[in-house]
Amino acid sequence: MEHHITDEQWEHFSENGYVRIGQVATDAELEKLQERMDDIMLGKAPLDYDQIMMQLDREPGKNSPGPQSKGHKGATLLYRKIQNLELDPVFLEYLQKPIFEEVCTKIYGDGTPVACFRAMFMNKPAYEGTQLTWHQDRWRDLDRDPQITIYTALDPAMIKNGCVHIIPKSHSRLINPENGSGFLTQEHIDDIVAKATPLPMELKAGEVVLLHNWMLHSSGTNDTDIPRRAFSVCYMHGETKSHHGHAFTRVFGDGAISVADLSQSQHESPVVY
Ligand SMILES: O=C(O)CCC(=O)C(=O)O
Repeated sequence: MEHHITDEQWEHFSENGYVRIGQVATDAELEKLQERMDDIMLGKAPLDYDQIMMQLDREPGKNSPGPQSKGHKGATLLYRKIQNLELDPVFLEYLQKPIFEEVCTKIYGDGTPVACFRAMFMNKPAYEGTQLTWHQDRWRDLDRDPQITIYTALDPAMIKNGCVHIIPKSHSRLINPENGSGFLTQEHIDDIVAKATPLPMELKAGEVVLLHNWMLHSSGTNDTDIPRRAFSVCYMHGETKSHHGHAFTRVFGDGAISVADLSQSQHESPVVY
């Protein structure tokens, strides 16, 4: 496999909990992902929407996000979060790029099967968006912690349109292991975040950053007319089990799903392992 990430970049990742690896999505790929994302939101993609988790940025008539539940919630670009995108051939093809397999091999070891914990679209719609408070990406439901998330900006990410902020070097320990999904308490925020210097992850569209799952991060709201769309994939050891019996799709190594498998099963149940 061609090598794309340098030893210096890996050292940066180990030391700081993140590393920027540059423009990974080609212009053509970026355009395809952007268009596909908008089509998915507008209900125009040939997808089994009953399998896709779709959350509105605001629940109609309320000042808070809608429920995180499966199914289309209306033709609008005002979605906050969309998950299960490994079931979409365009996003599956992108998340299986060789450079991402190279990252997973480095993290989990050669020959280790890799599954997708989540393939997620996260959006701060123009002049909207929801504050996301400080957390580490870990879930008590799993029998082991995923270690790597690969984050692709689909639009320019800037402070003023709600980019992610990170605290470099915060990935060495779990701060609040009691919380089911890694969120900090206000005391932790006062104690740790207030004393740190958060780094805004300002990115160009198509740029990719590798994030250690335990690195503290948060994101804000969008004060501009430029949406802040992003696609992030959390890759985990393929044998990871959910205490609630959730099934996960293998994306690299033994039992990995292919875009062709997905097309065959497009109108049937998704292929899961
Ligand atoms: O894109 C973002 O704002 C970050 C999303 C995030 O941190 C998460 O859902 O864990």
